[in-house]
Amino acid sequence: MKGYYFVTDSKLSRAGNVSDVQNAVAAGVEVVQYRRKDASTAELFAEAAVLRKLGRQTIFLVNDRVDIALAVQADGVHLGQEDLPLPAARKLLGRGKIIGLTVHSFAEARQAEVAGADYLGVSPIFTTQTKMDAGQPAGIQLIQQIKTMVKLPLIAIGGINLANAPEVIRAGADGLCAISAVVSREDVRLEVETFQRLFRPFVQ
Ligand code: TZP
Ligand code: MG
Repeated sequence: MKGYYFVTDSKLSRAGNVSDVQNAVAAGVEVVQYRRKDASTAELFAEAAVLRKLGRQTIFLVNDRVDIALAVQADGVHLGQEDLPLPAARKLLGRGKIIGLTVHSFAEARQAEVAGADYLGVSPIFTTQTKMDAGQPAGIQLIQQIKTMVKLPLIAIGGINLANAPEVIRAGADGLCAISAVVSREDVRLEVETFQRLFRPFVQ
């Protein structure tokens, strides 16, 4: 898992989730995560089913909801510390599906690795307005610290923009997500491509 990791946000989006995911896929992202907190289960299922079909080569993950992921045959889920515990999610999804877990500390990262997470979301790196309960910013030091001991891919999230992304990548992040810096902008594809370029060697 490497590069820009796309997460939907229908509240911040200008053109809507379908358009945003089409643009992210066109920009060549490896992963799309469907994240929506304000919809019914029926709405989540219907939208996930549409989004799931947009990128055949793209890894499609569902935030929080193992049931929706199973129902639309997603590639996996992204879970937080307060969601279904990883062993329970693994039982439902099986070995073949991807489970990402958000961690806020080195201890949580070690636990997630032992529990069998496939990758880690490291959060929040900087102050964010997008997730009100994200907690205290950890800084790039947390990425550096986790990188020393944990082998899993690390996806950094929280308050990341084009100005601070290079230091996040230099700290060892395999991928990063910047929600407001991408989906609230006019040209989502261009923004994603600009972030993607930061991962090419020698750009920094
Ligand atoms: N998880 C941790 S921080 C966050 C999520 C979903 C929001 C990140 O949004 P932004 O706009 O990139 O700060
Ligand atoms: Mg969650």
